[in-house]
Amino acid sequence: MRRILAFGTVLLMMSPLATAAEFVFDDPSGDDDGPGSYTYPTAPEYKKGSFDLTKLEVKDAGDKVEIKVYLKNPIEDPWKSRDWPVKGNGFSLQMAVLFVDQDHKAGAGHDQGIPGFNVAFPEDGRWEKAVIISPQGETRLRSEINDKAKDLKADLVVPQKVSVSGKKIIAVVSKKDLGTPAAGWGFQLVVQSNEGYPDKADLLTRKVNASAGEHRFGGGRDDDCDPHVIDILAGQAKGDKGEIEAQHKALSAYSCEGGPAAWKRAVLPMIYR
Ligand SMILES: [Ca+2]
Ligand SMILES: [Ca+2]
Ligand SMILES: [Ca+2]
Repeated sequence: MRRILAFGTVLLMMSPLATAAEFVFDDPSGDDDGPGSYTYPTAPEYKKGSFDLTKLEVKDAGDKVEIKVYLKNPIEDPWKSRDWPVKGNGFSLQMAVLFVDQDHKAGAGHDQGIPGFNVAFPEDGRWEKAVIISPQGETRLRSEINDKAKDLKADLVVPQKVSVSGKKIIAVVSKKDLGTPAAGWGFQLVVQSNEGYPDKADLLTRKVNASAGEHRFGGGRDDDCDPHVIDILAGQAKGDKGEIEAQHKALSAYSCEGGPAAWKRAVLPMIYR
């Protein structure tokens, strides 16, 4: 018995899995309502829970990093993404963006979200890299980035592969593009809906209006002052119910005084591990 245990211990020590970093974040369910007021588009494909984040895993996998985004519902492909002009990734509705703060230094990194999110980041939690996980095929995603986010292009990471399994979306990115996840990095995972026919300045993000429409979220505003994000990580990202309130508070703290140049964006928290 002792010999078997010893042998097992050696195997464990030799296995790269034993040392590879893995970062796990939980999110409570029932908070797929942005600041607390957002409602889903009315078309039947947007089933309740489709944008409800429950967990995020970021795992070191050799020369790659594996990102798993767990949602409340099994992920469906009602609009047959495999048949799109640029073949899609096997799902239709969701979009997720992982923002990463690699240095936790005041003033270092980007302080705004991607175009269409209408969010900002804390002064000491600005992001160095953002991974865009979309059902759109790679050439479509890259052309959106070129058209709408040229200034961010060097720091927007397009996954090598995106796939779906049950309730999770799995993105594989190269460490050459993202770096090697390390203790002290900050993370924020934003869930939105992929809009195949986005507004001219929006990077595949679906709009939130005052009233929901067939393909528009409701419960926000008709201008672009409100944050266009549905679920985010908040608090300690342990899945506590109190994180619902923390999310609602963060996403409600924006100001629409004056013209667009004077608007103050909702600030998304960064979660450090
Ligand atoms: Ca959630
Ligand atoms: Ca930073
Ligand atoms: Ca949340």
